[in-house]
Amino acid sequence: MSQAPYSVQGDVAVITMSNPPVNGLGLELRRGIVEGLNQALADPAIQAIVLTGAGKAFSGGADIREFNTPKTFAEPNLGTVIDMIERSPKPVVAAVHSVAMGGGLELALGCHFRVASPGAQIALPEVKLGLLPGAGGTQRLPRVIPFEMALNMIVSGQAVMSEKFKGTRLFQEIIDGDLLTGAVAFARKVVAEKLGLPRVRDLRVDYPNAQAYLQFARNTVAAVARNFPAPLKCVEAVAASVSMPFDAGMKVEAKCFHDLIDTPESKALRHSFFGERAASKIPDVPDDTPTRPIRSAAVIGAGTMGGGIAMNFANAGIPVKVLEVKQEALDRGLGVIRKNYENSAKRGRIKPEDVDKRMALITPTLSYSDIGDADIVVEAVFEDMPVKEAVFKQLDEVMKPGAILASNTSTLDVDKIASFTRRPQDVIGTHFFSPANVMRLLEIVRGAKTGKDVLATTLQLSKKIKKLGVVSGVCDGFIGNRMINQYSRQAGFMLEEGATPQQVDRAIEKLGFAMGPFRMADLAGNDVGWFIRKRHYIEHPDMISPKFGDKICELGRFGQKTGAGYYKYEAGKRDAIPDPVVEDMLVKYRAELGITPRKISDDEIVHRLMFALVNEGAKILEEGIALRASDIDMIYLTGYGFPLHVGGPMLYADIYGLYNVVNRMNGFAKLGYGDSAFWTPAPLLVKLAAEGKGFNG
Ligand code: T1G
Repeated sequence: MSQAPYSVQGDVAVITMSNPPVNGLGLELRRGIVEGLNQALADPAIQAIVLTGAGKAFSGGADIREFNTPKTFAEPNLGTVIDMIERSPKPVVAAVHSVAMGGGLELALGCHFRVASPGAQIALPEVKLGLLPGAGGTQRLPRVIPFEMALNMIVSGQAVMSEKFKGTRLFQEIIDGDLLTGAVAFARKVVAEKLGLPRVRDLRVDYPNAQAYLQFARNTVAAVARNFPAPLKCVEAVAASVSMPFDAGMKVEAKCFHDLIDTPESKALRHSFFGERAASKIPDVPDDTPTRPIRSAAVIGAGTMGGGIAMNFANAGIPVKVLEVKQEALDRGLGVIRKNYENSAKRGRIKPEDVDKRMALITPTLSYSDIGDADIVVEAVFEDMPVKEAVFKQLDEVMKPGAILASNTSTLDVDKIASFTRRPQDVIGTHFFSPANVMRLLEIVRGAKTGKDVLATTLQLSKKIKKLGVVSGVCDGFIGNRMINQYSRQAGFMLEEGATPQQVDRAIEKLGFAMGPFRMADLAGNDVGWFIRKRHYIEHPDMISPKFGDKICELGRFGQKTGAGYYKYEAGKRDAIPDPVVEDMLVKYRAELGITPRKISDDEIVHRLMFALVNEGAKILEEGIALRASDIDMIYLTGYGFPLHVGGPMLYADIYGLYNVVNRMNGFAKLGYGDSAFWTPAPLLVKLAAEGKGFNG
């Protein structure tokens, strides 16, 4: 069955791209279009051709899943299809609705005419995948719309609504009625009025003094696109549309495209694109699993986390009650929320009137009896099991049947929390990341008894509050914090072996991390980690752990909030200043431990930190705590400041090569300090390395 069914309306042939979900221009669809073209050209009764798309898109572009496979350039490749359309002796009209993106828009640009429904998203978003339009978009788009607009669209990848192009040579008509009917009528008009076979490639870019603007564009893009090579390549390819004949410009575009498709940055961005979409796919919870309506919410705790969580509901228009035990805590919490909204309004992120609108959706209360009718309640109290127990017993008493009882716990056993209630099927973990009203990640912890409808509802809710919901099983620290615990242990060991906090931080920040482990600890509060470590020491008395962090805490050096931690801080400032006090402490501490400090290379620092994440991530995968490697990567990209251009720890290991990862880990084990046993590679890692595979297939 062709992916481009052919039909005829009188003397007009209609080719309908049909490759759900978005008519990705994979090899089969490209073949179907060529077959349809050949059929129309061979039929003397056909005077014109309309190319349109079935379903929710004209076309979302090339089929990204084909990239880095032989199908990408297999004939008929997209350039070939576009050339065939452009050389057609019968006029071809593109009828665009909903979405024409990337190769989809390039296909339309190869047609002689284009008509569109209003409200269609028009874009060349390849730059968001670390690429650039590779089928003529950088040469044709500047020929049909104003040059600066074309350049901005290609460098930003942003979509523009079709009606904005009314009156340009991009769309000859915007059709309000039935698109296909309008397109067929337009095709007949082309023939009747002998409008010929205009080709975009024959137009010239109309932009005097382009070089000055291009130089400005180069400088601006270079300043912003630091770790990403694609935006500057976009500028270079578009520059060729002004300075060169069309075919020469196409050669420049093709070279730029080939330069980019194998870059780690593009692989990372494509990995993130699919990873984000894969995260909501739960094998035993199909898309049509019934969900519970969430029309109101409640949050227990008006502290930093509780207040941020409440803002998420208000931002989504969901009324939310915030419960505290003391009035002053409640007043303080609501005051912080209002301040956050006022700051957002000052920065233009929300309208001034939204401050009061959103505050009106947040109702403070001191009484559990006020929250019983909420559809979901999120507990955000102190990270201590006895406290959680008291709260969940209370919630079990007051919440209406069918309410979802969620805990914002960041490490504790959700199954144990569920056992404090008579409704474990309604209990789930919703681990928000601080600041909860900013960080995109929502780690959704599925308990052994969590109902499928509760999980489906929580995933749906995560989208509604603009979070990326990633599902974790129950274990200490779930996915993100269990891995970061190993990352932090390695950082701690390296201090004891001879590194300084600033050296460790600088090394991993050079890779692109927003913050290294010690700046992060000082920001989050060293007492937070200390509290968890003390629990670990009790629960795992044999575990070998670095203890310098405890020494820091014993001095009350909790980080920014106390003016000193691993670094020192000037009053009211957040700049981490290396502290000679800490360096002296380290010298003494190493001597106490009988350690002769050694120089540790940045390369060792980066790879001990990264492979600590990878080894624990591999264990999390084989235990089934995480459903897939890309879920782990998405957690690190959206919750831990992991650099997007690297794509996540598991992708980093794949690109590094799992055989090489195992080899490096064996070397780390031989260093002979700290927890050498930790460097025993996880069985899954050993298996994949032996098979020459990666975590992500
Ligand atoms: N290729 C393959 N699969 C795609 C796809 C694509 N281009 N676009 C979407 N999908 C899948 C997606 O993974 C998901 O799959 C399903 O379709 C629905 O997507 C040569 C080189 C089009 C605006 O960058 O921006 O052309 O999870 O959930 O919210 O110059 O998808 O269901 O299995 O996002 O309605 C350039 C990327 C490609 C557009 C629709 N094009 N797509 O949004 O649905 S490179 C893009 C989007 C290229 C040429 C170059 C959006 C959308 P699953 P969805 P949506």
